[in-house]
Amino acid sequence: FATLKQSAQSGAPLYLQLRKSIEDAVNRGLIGPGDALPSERDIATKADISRVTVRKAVQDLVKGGILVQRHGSGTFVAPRMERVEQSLSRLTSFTEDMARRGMAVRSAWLDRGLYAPSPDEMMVLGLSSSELVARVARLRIANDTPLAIERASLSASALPDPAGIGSSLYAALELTGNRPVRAVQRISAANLGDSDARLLEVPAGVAGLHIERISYLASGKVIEFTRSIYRGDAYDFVAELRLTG
Ligand code: 16G
Repeated sequence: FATLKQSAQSGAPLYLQLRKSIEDAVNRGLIGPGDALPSERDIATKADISRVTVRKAVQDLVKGGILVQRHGSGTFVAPRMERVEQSLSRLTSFTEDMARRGMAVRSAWLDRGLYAPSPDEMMVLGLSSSELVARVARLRIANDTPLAIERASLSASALPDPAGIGSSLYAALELTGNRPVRAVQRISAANLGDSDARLLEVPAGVAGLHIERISYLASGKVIEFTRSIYRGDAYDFVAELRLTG
């Protein structure tokens, strides 16, 4: 960044020059995925430019998906996403899927509790208005990269303590004999809104996958109604097709 002031005569606005020099540093591998960027103040001092200029350049790069900002911990070079190939023929949990790939799984809670059900939840889970729904909403993170926002709804009778599920919903359901054995999954395209994009650390407006999963117990009863947003740049859903007849 120190060379910035010398090239200031070149005419391009300073923030564009700084943006380019950060982009170059990333492209040339001088700073790699996950590396922290120096603080706004350090960059401003080193390059002898104002913090407002630094902020403008950094915000541009965050919008472009080159950098990510994590609340309270700073600005980082965006992790390079290796796409996850996910089979559409097996009913597995996120924890199992990621563990099989040797990835470290973690979740951040967005919501958990018992609520009066919405009309959708009443219909899908077969609840009456006097029953409660258990909601478990999490940001699912693998190897420190947020991959999906999952909002699961279950009947409160099947999950009376949503806060007590630990790290895996399916593992908790298994303990009470409520692990689903079959699911119907609907996948559609969605452009990510501001708040979802912020959670998934991607630029607002990029493509995501909206996934709705309705899971059943062996008895045929619906156990889980989950609506998720998966990162479009991270997932390939793969199904095997066979000629029958
Ligand atoms: C998967 C499921 C989700 C389920 C979760 C349980 C999709 C696309 N996938 O991510 O429905 O609730 O696994 O994961 O919805 P867990 O046992 O790790 O909590």
